[in-house]
Amino acid sequence: MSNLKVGIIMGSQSDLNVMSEAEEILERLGLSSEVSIVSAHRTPRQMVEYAQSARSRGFKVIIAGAGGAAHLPGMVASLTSLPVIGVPIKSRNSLDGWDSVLSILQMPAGIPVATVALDGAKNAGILAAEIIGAFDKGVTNRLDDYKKSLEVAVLNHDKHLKRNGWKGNEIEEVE
Ligand code: RP5
Repeated sequence: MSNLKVGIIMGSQSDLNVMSEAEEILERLGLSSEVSIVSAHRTPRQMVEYAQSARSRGFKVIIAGAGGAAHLPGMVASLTSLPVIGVPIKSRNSLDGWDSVLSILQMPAGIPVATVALDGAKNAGILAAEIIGAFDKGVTNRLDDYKKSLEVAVLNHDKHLKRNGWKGNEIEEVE
């Protein structure tokens, strides 16, 4: 596997069950990542240090997830010119997740955060791979294979449905 490419950070250990999906899909796409807990509110000094050293540590993209008053992605984006992908998380202190979505999405001009869906860590991993893939043919090929596998799965589900009908059939999740 290639050297460290993606930094995955989250505000709390309680975000891990969502954010682990980013690490899993990156691994499947042949990209290495490092997972860390860094909080904008509880460890602000470590957050600054992390963001300012990320480029020299070899990261190409940062994925940052947080719930509630989710300042981590935006603050990290303000401290580095690496692309930052934000994952809003429906945490125990969330108002249905909207607080986190809006905190991460509505960034002021000049400091973008590429915001994925609520709990959308898997898409954050895929988007990070696509950014890296723009300069790496091997990663692009693996992304193409992955998307092909999604197509094949849906076509198989459709074939299965036509053959067996929908009643009493388990619906398999696509990927
Ligand atoms: C945010 O507050 C974290 O990202 C987490 O989603 C949320 C709740 O944190 P805990 O109280 O579970 O540590 O900063």
